[in-house]
Amino acid sequence: MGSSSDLKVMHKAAEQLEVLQVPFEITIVSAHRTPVRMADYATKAAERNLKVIIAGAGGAAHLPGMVASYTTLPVIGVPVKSSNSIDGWDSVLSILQMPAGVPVATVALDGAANAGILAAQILALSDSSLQERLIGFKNSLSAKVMESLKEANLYDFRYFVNSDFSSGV
Ligand code: RP5
Repeated sequence: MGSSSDLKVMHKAAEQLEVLQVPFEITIVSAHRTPVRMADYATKAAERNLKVIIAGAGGAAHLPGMVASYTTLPVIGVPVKSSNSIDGWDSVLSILQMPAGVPVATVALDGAANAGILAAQILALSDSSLQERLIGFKNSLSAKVMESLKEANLYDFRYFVNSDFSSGV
């Protein structure tokens, strides 16, 4: 991430990776304040056996794109609504609108959790046990929705629909 102030968002990626038992490292690498360190980090990432890079930054968020320009590893960009963001669109567009040839997979504003999950999904292409954990994770998402359906007080509404879609209108 570009600053320690991004940690309030980026910790959500770390939490997902922990849940999925994916080893990761976290550091602060600023495209503007430590450009040489950024180039060094991105250039050496593949030889250090990293597989995916998640880069989060706010405002004029050049970090993900610049990292992607130095490596062939997949880069997932997290636009952060930071103190210097106007409204968050500046961060989103800085990361999203990459020129052809230098892709950055951009998640939602402050969408670090999805960055963690997407990184795990990329790694799972060559890791069947991680694939199994991701299936378990997806199932837990479904289970939560079905549980919320049971708990939600929908029964008084005229068009309440059974969870197995068996009733007609
Ligand atoms: C960006 O500027 C950082 O990624 C951060 O989102 C934002 C503000 O940085 P700080 O001023 O909080 O260090 O480069």
